[in-house]
Amino acid sequence: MTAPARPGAPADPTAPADPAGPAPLDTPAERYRMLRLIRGFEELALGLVKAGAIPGGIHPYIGQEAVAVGVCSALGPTDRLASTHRGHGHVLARGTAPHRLLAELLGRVGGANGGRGGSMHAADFSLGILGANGMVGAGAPIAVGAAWAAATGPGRAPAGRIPVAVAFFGDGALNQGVLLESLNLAAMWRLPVLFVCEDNGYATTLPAAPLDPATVAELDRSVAEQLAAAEEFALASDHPDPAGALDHLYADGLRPRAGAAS
Ligand SMILES: Cc1ncc(C[n+]2csc(CCOP(=O)(O)OP(=O)(O)O)c2C)c(N)n1
Ligand SMILES: [Mg+2]
Repeated sequence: MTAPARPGAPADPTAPADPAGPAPLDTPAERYRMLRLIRGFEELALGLVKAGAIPGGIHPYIGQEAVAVGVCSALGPTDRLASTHRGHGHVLARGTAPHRLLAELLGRVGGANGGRGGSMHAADFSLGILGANGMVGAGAPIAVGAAWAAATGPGRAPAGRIPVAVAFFGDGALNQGVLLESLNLAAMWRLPVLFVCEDNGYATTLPAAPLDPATVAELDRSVAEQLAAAEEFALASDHPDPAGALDHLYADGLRPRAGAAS
């Protein structure tokens, strides 16, 4: 059963809306323009998060722009990519119009996915963008599946001309079994998958570098204090309110600090 279309929503949110195709990234000027576009987009989006206009949050791609631009500049028109939770740069560098991605973040019907996907599920099949992904490491099996289908499915391309599938993932995904299985399958089946590890030294907020015991103790203490404050807030009322406690926790404790929408 298909969900009823919202008024004004495109019949198929994945239908082509960018007939121009992949973003031109052939010249240094085009690549630089894309770098600046991604940076500007993220700065705008962060402002909209702070203003409360974007439901939920976003994971900005600031500082990693060159990875998406470099990889996408090497792709052909039929190649595909599977993105991550930090996917705006991949989506823009591949050619989704910025206003369509922004509308998606804002939950608008004019968004790349009719406003239903938001930041972490932005997809644009017309450009081979198989989707951002909230599950760490989960883009890898999608990319492997796409390459496998291209290599073995109906209408497959001749050997040597099979479209490439890119699997972007972060260093925080390196212990995910699904990523390791994907590497294994791609190697066993000799699939044209490009695995791109964006090693930013963090699993979002947790440094990859080994933590010394004093830092671990400090982190534990800070979380314990925040939880105690939330518990006190919840129990202070005559009507204990777990949802209120959560709000309190996020308002005063765990919510990312200004400017750092994790
Ligand atoms: C399967 C799974 N486990 C845990 C999480 C929670 N989580 C969200 S982001 C993140 C770390 C991601 O680190 P990395 O892949 O390096 O990306 P970065 O945020 O550093 O760009 C984790 C563990 C998740 N989303 N999915
Ligand atoms: Mg990381």
